[in-house]
Amino acid sequence: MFHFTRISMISIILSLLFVFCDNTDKPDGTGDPANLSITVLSVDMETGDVTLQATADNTVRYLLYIDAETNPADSNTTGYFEYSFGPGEATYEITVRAYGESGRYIKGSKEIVIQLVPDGPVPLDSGYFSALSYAGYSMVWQDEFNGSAVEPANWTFEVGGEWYNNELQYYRSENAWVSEGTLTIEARKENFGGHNYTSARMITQNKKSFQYGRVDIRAVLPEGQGIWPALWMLGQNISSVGWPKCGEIDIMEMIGGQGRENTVHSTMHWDDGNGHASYGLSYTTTGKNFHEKYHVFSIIWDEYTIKSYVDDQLYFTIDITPAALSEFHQKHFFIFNVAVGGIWPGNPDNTTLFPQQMKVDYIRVFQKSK
Ligand SMILES: [Ca+2]
Repeated sequence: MFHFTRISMISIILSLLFVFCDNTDKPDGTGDPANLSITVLSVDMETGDVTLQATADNTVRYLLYIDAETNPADSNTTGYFEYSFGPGEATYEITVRAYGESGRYIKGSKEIVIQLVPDGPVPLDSGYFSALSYAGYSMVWQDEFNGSAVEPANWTFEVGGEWYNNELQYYRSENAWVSEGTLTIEARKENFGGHNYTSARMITQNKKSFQYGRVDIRAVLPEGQGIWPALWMLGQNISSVGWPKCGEIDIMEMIGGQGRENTVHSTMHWDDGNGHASYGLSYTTTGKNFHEKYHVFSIIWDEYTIKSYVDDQLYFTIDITPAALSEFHQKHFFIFNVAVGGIWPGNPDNTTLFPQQMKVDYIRVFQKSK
C-alpha cells in the first residue's frame, strides 16, 4: 500500500509551572514542592504507549491526568508513569501534579499529538513473484499495470452505492489508478452519495473473460477492521441467468481486523439445483501479513478441478466434474474491488486507518497450449 500508516508522537511543553494551594496547613511554605520537570522517556510508534518521568523537590506523591484534571489516570511516589494512548489521530494534554508535604502542589503539562504518517509504499520487489511461463501453457492475457491509466480495453468501473452484504462503500472510478507499475484501489473515509466511505470496483465483463486456465495475480492487500479486498470472477452469463447460477470463483478474499490479515480465502459459489451452494478454504501465512509484502494469488482451472494457490502453495481443490457444477464450465470475467464493512468483515471502527489500498502488480492468464 502506498499510505502505509503508522503512529508517531510528538510532545511539546504546553504550560509553565504554577503553584496551587490545595490547603493551607502550612501557610509559611514549609514542605512545598519545587522544580517540577516532566520528561517523555519513550514513545511506541505502533501502539501509542508512552512512558514519562516527572521529578520535583520536596514531593511525596505524583498524580497523572489526561486532559481534564478531574480524576487522575495514575498516581505514585516515583513520578514514573506508563500510559497507552492507543491508535488514532488525536491530541492529548497530560498533566502531572507533584504534591509536597505541605499539601500544596505544583503542576506541569505537555501536549501529546498522535499522528498517522505515511510510511512509504511496500516495495514492488518485496515478496513473491510467479513464473512468466509454464510448460504446456501459453499466456493469453496480461495486464501489468505499467501504463499511466486503467486500460479501458480491459476494465469497466462499476460505480454506485447499492451493493450487497450490507457493505458501506460507494464505488467510484476516482478511487483507482495506475502508476509506478501497479494498479491501486483505495478505500477512503469520505462522504459521497449518502455513504461514509468510497472505494472502487472494476470488472472485465464483455472485455476479457476466460474458460479454464491458470490465473496469477500479484498483489499487496490493505488492512484494518472492516476492510474487504477481493480478486474474483463471475460467470459471463450473469446478466441472463443471475447469481449464483452464473458461478463465482473467489480467487482471493481477505477480511481485515482482529488479526485476520494473515489469512486469505478462496471460495466457489454455484447453484446446486436447490439454490446457493459454496465450498472454499483459507490459507494462513506463516510469514508477514498480506499487507506487508506482495503475494501471488493463483488458480489453476481445468475441466476437472479448480485449485487455489498462494505463492505456488496449493491450499484448495474442488472437483467440478459433477453435473451440478456446470457453472464452472463456461467463461468467467474478473472483478477487483475493496469493499468496506458488511456482514462478513463487520464494519470499520476507530482502529481502522484510512485510506487503505490494495495494489496489484499484474494479472496474467495462461491457457493450455493447443
Ligand atoms: Ca506491474
